[in-house]
Amino acid sequence: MSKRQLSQHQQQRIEQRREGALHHKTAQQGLVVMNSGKKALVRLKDDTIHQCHQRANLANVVAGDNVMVWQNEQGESVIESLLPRRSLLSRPGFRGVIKPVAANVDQLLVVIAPTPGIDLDLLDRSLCYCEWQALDAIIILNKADLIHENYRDYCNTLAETYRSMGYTWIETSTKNQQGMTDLLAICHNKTSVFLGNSGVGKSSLTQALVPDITIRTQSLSSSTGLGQHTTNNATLYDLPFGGQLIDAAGIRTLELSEFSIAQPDRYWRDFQPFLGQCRFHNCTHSHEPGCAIQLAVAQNKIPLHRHQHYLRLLQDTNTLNKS
Ligand SMILES: Nc1nc2c(ncn2[C@@H]2O[C@H](COP(=O)(O)OP(=O)(O)O)[C@@H](O)[C@H]2O)c(=O)[nH]1
Ligand SMILES: [Mg+2]
Ligand SMILES: [Zn+2]
Repeated sequence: MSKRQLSQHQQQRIEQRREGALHHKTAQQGLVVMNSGKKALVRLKDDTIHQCHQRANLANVVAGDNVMVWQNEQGESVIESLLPRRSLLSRPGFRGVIKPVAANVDQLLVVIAPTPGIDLDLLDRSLCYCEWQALDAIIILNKADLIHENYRDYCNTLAETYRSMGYTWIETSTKNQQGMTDLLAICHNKTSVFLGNSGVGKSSLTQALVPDITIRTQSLSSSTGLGQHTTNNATLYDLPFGGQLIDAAGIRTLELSEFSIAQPDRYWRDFQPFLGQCRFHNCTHSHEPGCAIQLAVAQNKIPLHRHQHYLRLLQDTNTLNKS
């Protein structure tokens, strides 16, 4: 219905409800759905979405942030303060400046797939990042329908390896719905973010979790007037069954090699039983004699690929610190 068709009475009631939603000087709590630089979209408790300015000298808010919003004299909605974050997902930006991307995330859904190929290096780095940031990690082997018979044993061994470290490992397929009930249960009432290489099926899985995502994205981009540009910003979607998904196009592989994680061995779960047993207290587990980690690898107590990926991260970190 267009505005012209609304009766005066109806219009009055709409105005009243608007005023009720945002009282001048009475701050209300809201959830940031998206931040497109100057403006942020904030959803209030009554489910209305408001385009907000940020108070000057307030740190940039990101999708998932809890904020307090009020209305200024000009009738504009203003983010007045940022409530404490329980977690913050960020990525290294220009000149090593860390840029926040999404807040209050509970878990990362790390997606791998037989095509374009299971990237265990990225998986291990993502798991390290999660340990470092105290986020839960869920491993999703997607495109299970494409796992060839000859590949089955290998996939089962991997599942066993990561489950024995305490990680959740599920197999899914957006083609035959395998594992979708598991995925829904994992995402229930949590805030999740997908990670993984291009082509593993993140968009397809997102579509499965938020079936009307295209419509919602369109309505968000029209309400910011920014068009398709908005899809580059992290955006929060409500899951129909409870919980949220933050779609963060810019951090899908997190550029993990650019994080300078001190002593990554602390975040390699399968190393933990052996740490502190090396001959040298500052052992890097790469070349030192009397290394308990290298011994554990030789004795098949730690998978070779886990140690190799650890060494690669260590190398990248060292290169980073020297440059
Ligand atoms: N066979 C199969 N193909 C899939 C599955 N999930 C996604 N795909 C296909 O894989 C391709 C890449 O998927 P997409 O969701 O765009 O991956 P993204 O780059 O991670 O977002 C598309 O052609 C999808 O149709 C699956 O479970 N099984
Ligand atoms: Mg995609
Ligand atoms: Zn060692």
